[in-house]
Amino acid sequence: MALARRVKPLLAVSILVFGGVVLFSVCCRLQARPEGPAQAARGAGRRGRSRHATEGALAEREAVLQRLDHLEEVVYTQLNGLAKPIGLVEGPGGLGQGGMAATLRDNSQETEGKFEEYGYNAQLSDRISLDRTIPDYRPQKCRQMTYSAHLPQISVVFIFVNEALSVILRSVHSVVNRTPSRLLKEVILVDDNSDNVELKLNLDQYVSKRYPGLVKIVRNSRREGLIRARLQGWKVATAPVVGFFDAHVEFSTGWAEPALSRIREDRRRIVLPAIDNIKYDTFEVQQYASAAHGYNWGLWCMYIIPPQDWLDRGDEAAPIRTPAMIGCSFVVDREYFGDIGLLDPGMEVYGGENIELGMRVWQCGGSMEVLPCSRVAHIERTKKPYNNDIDYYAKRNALRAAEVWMDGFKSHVYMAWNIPMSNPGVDFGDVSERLALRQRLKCHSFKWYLDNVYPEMRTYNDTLTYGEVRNSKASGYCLDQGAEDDDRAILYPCHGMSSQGCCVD
Ligand SMILES: [Mn+2]
Repeated sequence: MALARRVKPLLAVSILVFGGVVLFSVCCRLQARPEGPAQAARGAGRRGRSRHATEGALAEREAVLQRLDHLEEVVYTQLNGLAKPIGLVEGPGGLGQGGMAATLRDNSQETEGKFEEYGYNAQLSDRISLDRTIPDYRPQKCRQMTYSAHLPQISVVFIFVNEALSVILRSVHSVVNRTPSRLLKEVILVDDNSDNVELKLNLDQYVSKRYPGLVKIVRNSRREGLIRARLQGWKVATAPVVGFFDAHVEFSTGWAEPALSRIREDRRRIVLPAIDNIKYDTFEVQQYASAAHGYNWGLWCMYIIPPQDWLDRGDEAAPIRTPAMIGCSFVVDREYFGDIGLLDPGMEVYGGENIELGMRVWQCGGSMEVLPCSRVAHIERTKKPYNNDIDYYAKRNALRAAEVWMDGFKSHVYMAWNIPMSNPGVDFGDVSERLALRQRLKCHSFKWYLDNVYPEMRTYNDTLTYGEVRNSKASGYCLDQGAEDDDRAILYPCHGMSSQGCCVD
């Protein structure tokens, strides 16, 4: 093995030298000819364009060019073909170039199975180059912007559990390809205890050969959930700025500079690269409209219209103030993130942490914004790879955020989940440390936050009561919403879901 490893580079170098010599001699010969046939050297399709050249000379040139093509392929496989042995594509080939929609000709049962497993077409992903380009959806003005030569470096953290290898590697290739190397200190992959074997040895070997010294892999020995997985990444990061991303993203040209620049100006800003969409079935990259990230009282996040002052300003490239974040893409000063209490490590599995960070950073003197000049495309998966009941954990985590940050407005969260405030039947754990953090940081009230950062949120001031309305004669039946196209309420077996929640103002 060791010998083979030494022989490979030697072989590659000698082929390169040989290729260079051939290329040099071909160039010299072409330049020596008076009738400008340099175009003829550019490809087989150009045959016959140079009318003055003789048939024989053309054929000879053709043969040399074909040999050169072949040599190029050999050299490419030797130097860059690390993806090939694991069945993937890198470099300029493959499907879906330029972010175009792609399809597989042979839709097999395996394709369906992988779709089910990952929530996207993983088989198709394997055929799309790890280095494919994607469209530049930045507003025009962003392309003329210039940035300080003294931007801080960034550590990019990707978290994953049971993700397709090609999708993870495309995230890595993409960030390396689109970030100036002087700014990218390292890439950190946090494996939240995946079951998938190809994410062990294959991933290790690939990144250590392809990006020696640049990519670190952290493996959790038990499943921690995406919240604590991100914290694992933060712990090993060494650059002054850290970016956190899902491991199913592709970066757009120039994404890093605006983000790093905004943080350099003010370290208390948490910046969110704007999100575009990678379609889960065709991997087409689609532009999303400019948006802020908001949420409802259940603390489920959603895209919302940017604030009125941003719309009035009419500058598409300007940062968009946002009350919270979707969570799949955010960049923060490493030390500042520690100072304000990271993400709540008492939150489990999934959900709520993204809203809580938004409330906390604003209430405690910082800010959060979406940057239209910094763009990342992201696959919205049709399913998440957590076996657990996501709804339960989202509810539990929402109650933690409500208890710590929302003062009197926490009743809105209980109401949204249709659970009583005393004895809610949900163990949200110990929040005393988070309450102490709020004290220590001397943070604003939730009312201040609503007034200044999220005025669009509708509040309910005079709620007398909320819950289910049961039929006293048949107590298993509750008042429920009727058919969607009908305004009439119906009686339906009680199920405790939101359609049966109602309140009396
Ligand atoms: Mn995601």
